[in-house]
Amino acid sequence: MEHAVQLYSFFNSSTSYRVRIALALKGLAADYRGVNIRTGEHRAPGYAELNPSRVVPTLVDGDFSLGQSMAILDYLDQRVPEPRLIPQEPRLRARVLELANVIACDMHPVNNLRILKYLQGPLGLSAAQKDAWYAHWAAEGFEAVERLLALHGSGPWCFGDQPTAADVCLVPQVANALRAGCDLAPYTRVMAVHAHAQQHPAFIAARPQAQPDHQP
Ligand SMILES: N[C@@H](CCC(=O)N[C@@H](CS)C(=O)NCC(=O)O)C(=O)O
Repeated sequence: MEHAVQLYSFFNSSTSYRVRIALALKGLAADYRGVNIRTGEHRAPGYAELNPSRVVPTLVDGDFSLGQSMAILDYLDQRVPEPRLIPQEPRLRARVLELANVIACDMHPVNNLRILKYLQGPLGLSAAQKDAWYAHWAAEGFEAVERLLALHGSGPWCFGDQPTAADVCLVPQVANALRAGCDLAPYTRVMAVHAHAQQHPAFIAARPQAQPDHQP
């Protein structure tokens, strides 16, 4: 890309974290625009023109703005093909998307902030009930990811010796679950990939604590 893109992101947002890893892997500079989803900045007038779903992340590339982290990963692969996040070889591509979709489609949506707020607000669940919900769906998801890695994975990344969209999704989801106090020790393959990623410069640069809007 010939110019810097803008990334609308929240430091603790796992979907933003996916895109931050992708940008760093591809060596792309991004102007960081913090959007505080805890205080509702994503619902402020104007933001919906950039991101109709009123969520983070949003990537802005010149006059083109794009929401949905998985669409952003695909766009970045099309614009800057190497290193590829979504491989071209059909079966590897399918495996990477299979694992990434467990996280992006099955895990993340049910434990997203607005869902948890709705459980505790309109539905009147207690904090303990909300935490039980979170732990239940995190366990269901990580069990699936662990089984996928056992059947088809090959380290040190999810699928071989290069990070892909599978790792880009897995690492932020682990960070979310650890922050929520989930016990991830049973998922040894998941945690081995996570530990490996902690040594990689792109994954280090993308961590929540390295972002300009980070709050303790
Ligand atoms: N499927 C969307 C989900 C985006 C999303 O929900 N982002 C969360 C942060 S991880 C958010 O902005 N949540 C705001 C809210 O729940 O109100 C994507 O992958 O980009």
